[in-house]
Formats: sequence, structure tokens, C-alpha cells
Amino acid sequence: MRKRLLKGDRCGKITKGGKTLLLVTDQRKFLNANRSKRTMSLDKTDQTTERKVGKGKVFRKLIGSYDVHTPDGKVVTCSISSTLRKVLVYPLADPSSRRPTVDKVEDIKMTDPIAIGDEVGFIYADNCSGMITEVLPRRNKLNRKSGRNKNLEQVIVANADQVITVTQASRAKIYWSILDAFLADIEASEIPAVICISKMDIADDDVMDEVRNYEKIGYRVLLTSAESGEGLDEFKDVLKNKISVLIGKSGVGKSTLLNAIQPGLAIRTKEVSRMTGKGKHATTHLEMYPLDIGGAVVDTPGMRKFGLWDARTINVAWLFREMRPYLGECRFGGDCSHTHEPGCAIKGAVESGDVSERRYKSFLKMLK
Ligand SMILES: Nc1nc2c(ncn2[C@@H]2O[C@H](COP(=O)(O)OP(=O)(O)OP(=O)(O)O)[C@@H](O)[C@H]2O)c(=O)[nH]1
Ligand SMILES: [Mg+2]
Ligand SMILES: [Zn+2]
Repeated sequence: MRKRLLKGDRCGKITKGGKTLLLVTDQRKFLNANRSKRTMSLDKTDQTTERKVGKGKVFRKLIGSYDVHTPDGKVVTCSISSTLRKVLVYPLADPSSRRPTVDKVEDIKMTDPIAIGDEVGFIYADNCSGMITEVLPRRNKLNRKSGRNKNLEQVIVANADQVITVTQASRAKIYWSILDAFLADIEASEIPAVICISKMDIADDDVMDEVRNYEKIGYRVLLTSAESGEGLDEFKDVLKNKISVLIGKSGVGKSTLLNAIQPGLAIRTKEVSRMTGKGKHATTHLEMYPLDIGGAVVDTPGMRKFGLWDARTINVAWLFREMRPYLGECRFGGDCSHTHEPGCAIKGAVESGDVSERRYKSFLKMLK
């Protein structure tokens, strides 16, 4: 039920007994619950322009507008300064001089210079709206080629603590190579990866063999079922106080899992089509949800693969953890493609069983 907003109060603040309470939405409930953890307000006044400036984290993006959560618990809806969409190109001869004259102004090669999870600086327009003027340096980013224009980079999330790839335990054979492609992409982003095998209530018989292999090569594997409740406590524990991103093919149960650990997280789920057994896309946009237990999680719409942004510059074998020790050991050294060459150390490891043949097939698939 929506509470009526007080007239003229665009932030949706509700006052009671002289005290200001925040609007009753899930996000704001979280901000209230975490009031004790809040740091001091970062809002300041810019001395030269006399304008009030603030800092915060982007939780939600809509076309042309961004919801920024400030450390003191406000949600400020911001537009973006047009300068963030441009790159100033300086003369090449002496880039260090940074003369005030720029050679040219180019459009940035990104779909959007601001991503969910970005720490931003903004100027207030009023108490609850503003304009983003600065994106602080990112700790990391999960990026891919834009679906619409392959020459543009799309940053899915910035500054994440971990990426959880969800794969379902039933009809899992179809999903392993998709999982391997996701894991490789996450390795490239250098964000820690966690594997979650969902729908354990309807698991195939041989799922545990693969699970053991992923554990052997160093991944943490969570076994969950939103249906039976298996593994939900551990799943919750992994999310606690962290910024996590959930990725995986459509219909594997990402949104259902989140709803199971925090009822009413308001993430839409849909029935898997009975005819095809395939999931229908339910999550349609990116949003970061604050968690009652601390931390936040980004639910992503299902995708088969990432389409890694800088795939060409990356040594694919390096993205498979268990293959790393063999790099440089091949007869042809760095020239080995690990596909057909004699004396290939990785192929040798597959033959001796030290690298799983199934993972090696996923590697070959990624080279195509
Ligand atoms: N048997 C079983 N079914 C589940 C489980 N979790 C989810 N499902 C079903 O799987 C279907 C898809 O779940 P969603 O949570 O929407 O999947 P999603 O990964 O968020 O899908 P997208 O948003 O399209 O990416 C729904 O019909 C759920 O009821 C589970 O633990 N066991
Ligand atoms: Mg979903
Ligand atoms: Zn080789």
C-alpha cells in the first residue's frame, strides 16, 4: 500500500510527531534499518559555485535518470552532465602539458558512462534531485559488448564484490558450457566468482560429479533449492554485507532465489514454459536491491553469454583456472593455441585426467 505523500514534498518524506520518517518502500525500509551504520553526510557546498554537492552510489538506472543512494540515507534522482558523455582529446605531442586547448571532442565508446554500482559525485538541484558530474574511479567492472552496437562497451555493474553464476541442477548438461563461458568472463573481470547450482530438488543424478570438479579447481559451489529450502542459509550468508551480481541463463531461478531469502524483494518471476521447458524472460532491467542483512544484490535478466568486451586481448586458456599452470609449458610456448599442436601441455593434462575433458570442450567452444 502506498502512503500518501505530503504536499510539496518531492522526496516522499512523511512527517509524524515532528519527526521525519522515510517513505515506506523496500529500499527506504533498508535505509532506515541501517541508520546506525550510516556515515556522516558527505554533502558539502562547492566554494566556487556555492552549489550544494554530494556523493553516493547508483542503485537504479532508467532512461536518462539515475537513483543515487547517499551515505546518509537519501535517494537522489539525478540526470547526467553532458560532459560525461564526451572525451576531450588533447594534442598527442605533449600530453603531459594538458594545454587548455583540446584537439577535438569525441563521444565516449560506452553505451552509458554511468553503471549500477558506480560511486558518483553530483550537484543538488533540490533536496532530492540533482545532476551527476563525476564518476569516481572504479574498483572493477563487469562489462560486455553492447547488444545494440558491438563497438560500444556496456558496463553491467561496477565495484562488485562477487559475481554469482546460477546454473540449474536439472537438465544440467545443457548448462555446463554456458557456466564455463560465464566463469571465463568473470575471471577476465577479476571479480571473485561463486557458482550456485539451483533447483537441487529436481537435480540430475550426475550433477555432483561436476560440482566436485568445480570445487577441485578452486570455485566455491552453493547447492540451493528455493522449493525445498536447501542451501538458502548458506546462500544468504554469502550475500551478507557484499555487493553481489547474479547472472545466469533465463529461467534458472535467479529471481526466485532472491525472493526466497528476502520475501517481497519485488523481483518478478515467471513460470517456465510447460511446452518447451525453457524459461521465459522475467527480469527485464538492471537494478541493485539493498538487502535487509546488509549489502546489496543486482539481479540481471537471463543471458546465454556475455560477449566479453575485450575478448581479443585475453588469452582464453588463462581464463580457465585449471589450465593456468600449463601455460608456457607447451612445445611451441606462447604460440601454442592448445588445439592441435604436438607437445601441448594442456592437451597432455586432458589426456592424463588433470584437466576435465568437458571443461576442455568448453574452452574449444570459446575459441570459435
Ligand atoms: N523445482 C524448482 N523450480 C524452481 C526453483 N527456483 C525457481 N524455480 C522455477 O523456475 C522458473 C524461473 O524462475 P525465475 O526465478 O524467474 O528465473 P530467472 O533466472 O530469474 O529468469 P530470468 O529473469 O528470465 O533471467 C519459475 O517457474 C520458478 O518457479 C527451485 O528451487 N526448484
Ligand atoms: Mg529473473
Ligand atoms: Zn598448448
